[in-house]
Amino acid sequence: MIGIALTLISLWYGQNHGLLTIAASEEAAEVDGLFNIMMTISTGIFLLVEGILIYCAWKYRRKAGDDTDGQPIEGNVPLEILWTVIPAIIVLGISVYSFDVYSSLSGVDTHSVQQAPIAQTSQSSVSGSAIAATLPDASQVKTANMDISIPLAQRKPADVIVNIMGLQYAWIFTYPKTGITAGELHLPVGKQVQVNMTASDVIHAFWVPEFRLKQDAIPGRESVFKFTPNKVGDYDLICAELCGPYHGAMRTKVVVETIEAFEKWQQEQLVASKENLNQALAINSRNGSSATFLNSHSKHMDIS
Ligand SMILES: [Cu+2]
Repeated sequence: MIGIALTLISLWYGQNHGLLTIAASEEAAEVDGLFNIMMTISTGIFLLVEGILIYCAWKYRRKAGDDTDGQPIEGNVPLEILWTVIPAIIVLGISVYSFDVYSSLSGVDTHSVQQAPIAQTSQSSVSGSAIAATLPDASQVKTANMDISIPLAQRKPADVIVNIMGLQYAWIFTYPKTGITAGELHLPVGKQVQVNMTASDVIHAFWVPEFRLKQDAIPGRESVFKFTPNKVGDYDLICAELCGPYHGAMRTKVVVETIEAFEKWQQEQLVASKENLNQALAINSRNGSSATFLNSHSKHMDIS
């Protein structure tokens, strides 16, 4: 009876703990499934252990007038085997399950992982000189061969590709298809996103709790991952790796929007960058008179 009650309570609580924020990506269900299973098992173990503790404390409490000691017990081999084997099976099971979830999320084919060297595209000059300064002979330093796993998912391209750069203390998003660069991550709902991420100075970490995604951004290395946001809304992107004194301020907004709104945002970004370019050209142009440059501004300022 107690066993059945424990099982039922654990199963119920494992599904109804209410500890997770809303899930806003297709992959979130897998992570939540893993979390719920672990919660179910933990609840069962917690109730069992605490229940036995409380029961024994009450059952074997000191009784009035009884000054004798309890029986001395030295070890119990079957019991010790039991409480070693059961946790071992649980840990093994969770390991296999979580590895399965991890490999399906990262898009990396864990059964045939390929290694390929990539060019170091983002090694900052600061860290380079810092390394050289701390080493006795810089000529002996060999460039490390950076290896990344080629994601299986790279064979079929994602709908949206975003290059993300983490730096102290901001995130920069570049959309290679359109050339847009932004400080906010805009994504169309229901479309698969591929992120190619790196960092320019120290290690940062991309974390959007609602997507159930947390991935390190590492200087000199590209982290590739895919996900599909499936709920329109604004979410916080938080740096999850202590990266300096202003680490706490290193957060920005992720806007998941309808495809129409995303297209509109893209157009606005393109127009804005074109205007910036035009202004820069006007300022730099030696042939253009100051009147030509002022023309565009006078319209805005309502002067003629
Ligand atoms: Cu950071």
